[in-house]
Amino acid sequence: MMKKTLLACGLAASLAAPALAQGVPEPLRGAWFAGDCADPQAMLVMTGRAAVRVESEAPARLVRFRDTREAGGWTLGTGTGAEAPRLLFRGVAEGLETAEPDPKTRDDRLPGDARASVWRRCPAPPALLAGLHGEGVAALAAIEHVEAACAAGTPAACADAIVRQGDVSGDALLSAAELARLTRGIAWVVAAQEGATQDVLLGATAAGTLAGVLTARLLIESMDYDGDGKLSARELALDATGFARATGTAEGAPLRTDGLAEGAGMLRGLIDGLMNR
Ligand SMILES: [Ca+2]
Repeated sequence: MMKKTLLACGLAASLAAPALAQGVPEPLRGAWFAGDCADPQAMLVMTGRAAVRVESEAPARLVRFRDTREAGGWTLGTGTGAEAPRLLFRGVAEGLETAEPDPKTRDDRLPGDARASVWRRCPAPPALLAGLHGEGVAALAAIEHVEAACAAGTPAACADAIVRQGDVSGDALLSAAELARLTRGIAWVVAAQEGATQDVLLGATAAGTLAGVLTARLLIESMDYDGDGKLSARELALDATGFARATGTAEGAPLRTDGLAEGAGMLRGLIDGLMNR
């Protein structure tokens, strides 16, 4: 549990990195697949500032880029964290080509002897993969939008962005279901960042389902000042540390479970990292 919370804080800390001006070129963003579209071996999703690869047997790989730049005809993305993982990518006739250089290869010698993989577009993401990972990928993209808004703006603008990204129904308010969905998505992102296998990813999302429902109820009970059962941007921004206090309440509340603490910890780490800087 502690580990998950620390990871969530790490995730929040990585969100505090300055926004990239360029990021992943627009045409290269979205879902890419290896192998047959009907039954792909792996999926690679490129967002504005991250790449995440999932496949059935191997551990997931999520790299959030703190820097992207041109390198010998490729875009070189350098990830956050002590290891600063690097990913090379470029558009080719067949689709997207990627290569993970050996950590020992100097930037000015790239791509070196890195083995390249080629990824293709599929007309529609296979239903199974979309069902397994859709919510997590959406959360990853939402985090990037929120981070950009929170880095540039006031706490009110930051709260607005959180609500806008979490709001599925379009009423500019966060309902319990929408907060629960955010928690599940963040659980997936944290697990992917940890290199979880698909089974563990799904387990994390499933655990996040229960935690998400309880976390959502708790957050609403703590922060729904007008009592309409939903959270507005104004309620979120009323006190930027509201999420932290909500979690403190969780520690002693009868609703508390391990899953709840985990879910609340993730949301707290994320929101604190975004709003209190
Ligand atoms: Ca409200």
